[in-house]
Amino acid sequence: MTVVSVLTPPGSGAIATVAVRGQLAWELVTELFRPAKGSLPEIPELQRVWFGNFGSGTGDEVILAVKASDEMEIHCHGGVHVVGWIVGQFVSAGCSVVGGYEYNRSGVDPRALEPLTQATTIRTAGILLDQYNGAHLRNQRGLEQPERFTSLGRHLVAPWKVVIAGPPNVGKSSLINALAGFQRSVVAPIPGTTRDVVRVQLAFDGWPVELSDTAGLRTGADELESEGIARARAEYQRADLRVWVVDLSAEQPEWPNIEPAPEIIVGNKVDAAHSAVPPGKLLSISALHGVGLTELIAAIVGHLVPVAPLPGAAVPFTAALCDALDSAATTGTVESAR
Ligand SMILES: Nc1nc2c(ncn2[C@@H]2O[C@H](COP(=O)(O)OP(=O)(O)OP(=O)(O)O)[C@@H](O)[C@H]2O)c(=O)[nH]1
Ligand SMILES: [Mg+2]
Repeated sequence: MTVVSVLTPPGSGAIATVAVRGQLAWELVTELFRPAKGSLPEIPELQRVWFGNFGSGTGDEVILAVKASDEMEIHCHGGVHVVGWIVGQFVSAGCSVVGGYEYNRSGVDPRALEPLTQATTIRTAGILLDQYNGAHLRNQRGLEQPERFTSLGRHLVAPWKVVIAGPPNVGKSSLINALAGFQRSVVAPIPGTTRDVVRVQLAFDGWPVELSDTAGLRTGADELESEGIARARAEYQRADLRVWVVDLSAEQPEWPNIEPAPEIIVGNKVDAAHSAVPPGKLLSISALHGVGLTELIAAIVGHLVPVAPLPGAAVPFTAALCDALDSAATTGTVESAR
């Protein structure tokens, strides 16, 4: 849905602001706005501002500002008729009108409604409800630094992808089952049991996570197992967080030799450890006996959400808002992206 809102108070003023938001926002703007010089790019350039004319014929002289890839503002003369005419042009092009000033004044941000309906945990729904009630909107001057939460903002609805990887038979599937609390994956003492990627959706500490169990990585496997290993490698590459499992009951635990390096290494089968647990940054667990799982979950959460927002904090809650803040952080223009 693409919507148009008047952000300035009703009545005549020197200047008015009309916002258009949604998937077709840029397409409609490029149809209705002509820059004074040159032409508009195919893809909106974040934080750019153009001077030009709105509507066909001579139209009204306006300024176009790109706030996010799906959010633009038209700054126009503030007469009631001009504003009504600009809103009417967007409506004729298929937009619905949603209250802008009224919404802003009452503190409600309607953009958060759709993600709120898709939240899978109470914790993420709470954050989205705060944004619906205006937390992000009220923070126009960015005092709360919402750019700290762009990774979180991208995972309020879509889960973080966490992959469990390692050599065959180290207990990856046993670990997935122990974390899930049910037998999601087949466990067997034969190396090479898991072939396909097996995924399970969970919540750790209220954060949505999709765990993937993968085929044990080794060389010299037969054709079928090699296909599973190729899938495991692909899953490993696209994960948000990588957990590598080593077998402490083995004479020579196999340490990761893979790029990117895993963020977390766990030593499984601590109950049957061959010798003293090797020193270093290793979390000792037993998937079979449920030892060390709380610590592992805490480590995973610590990587995914190093700092959780306080209740009522401004959190960017759409991909477009997160993209704008991230790209502003790289170009050093965060102030204007908020
Ligand atoms: N003693 C002990 N055995 C374990 C533990 N975790 C798993 N095992 C055993 O190790 C064997 C292999 O377990 P899996 O979970 O199938 O291992 P995997 O890494 O998924 O193996 P592949 O799918 O073949 O790569 C099974 O016999 C498990 O019962 C543990 O914490 N302690
Ligand atoms: Mg397995």
